[in-house]
Amino acid sequence: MQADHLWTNARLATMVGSEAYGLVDKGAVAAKGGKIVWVGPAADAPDAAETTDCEGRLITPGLVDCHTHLVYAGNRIGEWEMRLNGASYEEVARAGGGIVSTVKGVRAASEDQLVTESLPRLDGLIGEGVTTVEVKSGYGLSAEDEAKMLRAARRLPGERRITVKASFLGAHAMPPGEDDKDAYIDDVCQSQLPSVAQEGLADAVDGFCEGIAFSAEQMERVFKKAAEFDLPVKLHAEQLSNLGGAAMAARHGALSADHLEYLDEDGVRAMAEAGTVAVLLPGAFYFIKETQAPPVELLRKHNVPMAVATDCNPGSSPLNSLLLTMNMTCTLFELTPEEALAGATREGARALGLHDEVGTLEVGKWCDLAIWNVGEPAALAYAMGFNPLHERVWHGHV
Ligand code: DI6
Ligand code: FE
Repeated sequence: MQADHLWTNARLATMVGSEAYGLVDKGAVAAKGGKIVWVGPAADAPDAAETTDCEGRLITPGLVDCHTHLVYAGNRIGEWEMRLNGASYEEVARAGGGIVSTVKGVRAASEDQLVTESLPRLDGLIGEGVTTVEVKSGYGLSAEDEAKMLRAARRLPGERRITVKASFLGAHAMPPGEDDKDAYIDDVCQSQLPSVAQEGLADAVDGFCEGIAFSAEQMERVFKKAAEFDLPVKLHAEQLSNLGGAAMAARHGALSADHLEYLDEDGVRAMAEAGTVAVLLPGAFYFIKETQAPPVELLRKHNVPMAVATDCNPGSSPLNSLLLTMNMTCTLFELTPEEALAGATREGARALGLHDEVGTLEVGKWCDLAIWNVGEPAALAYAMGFNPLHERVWHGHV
């Protein structure tokens, strides 16, 4: 077999097998047609049309950021500054702050503008070796504006070499000026979800299950509608309180339940039984100064896979670095550096239903690689604000 490209003389963190990080020293990866066709000791590598000498650098799977809200317009810098200057929540709201201001910004923006404003955030992630990203809607809150956000997300792979998964998050918040939550959930189920599903704009359906958003019963109605369109579900659950959202999501076979600071052991068990991934989002925990960390020890005890993501959004997590996120999951949630890297690769892929396609260095998966100017895999979660990326490969393209 002649491969298209061989990356050789590298240290591989394959993220599979019994070795820590699935390490292969003096290793090589070969690609053909964009897929990995060979992984192993460099001495046994196949011939290739092109060869790159990695000079001992570390190769990991391309990073996967499995929970972002990176498509939006405007920003919330002003309200953040107001709050730090002592303004109360009411004063911020009266000045037009909060999630409503992002909804207004998104409704006023064109699809082109949404793409243009989102690309610098996407480029920030790409610059750190991210090759797969999930993007949610949820700032449109009407059939038309949710579809506009998702169309913008769908256009991103035309602008950059990256895999994008889009999630419909109509059940994120109440639209400005409305207060009947059940009536709004009717609109999500009868108008928004069917129209985005019929246009093929969503790969999954998400929601925000919280006292300040929607109840588990309301979210369950949305999930039943998602099942009619064969769309997988996921949920923002147990972020600020325990409403049993994660267990409800698990009963609907959710890909993931995300945040989870207030998750209890029953919820953990339900997730374990359903194979639902726990997505940890330390950016929001940090930025809104939460004090209760997610139950990592219970998640480990029940073998619930843990993913790690930025939650990149203008309100609760203006975080544009998956490497810093990995560091934060170690310092704030006490993940090991190996769990943090697995969370940003293998388990992030699992949270998107892409575990057969990306997230590890294995034959048959897409050749998505991050090549780093470090030798120790733990170095990736160790440093803060330091980016050791040497090169990024998406589907075999450097
Ligand atoms: N959880 C959050 O923390 C954010 N959304 C969500 O579902 C808040 C998003 C925002 O304030 O813009
Ligand atoms: Fe979120």
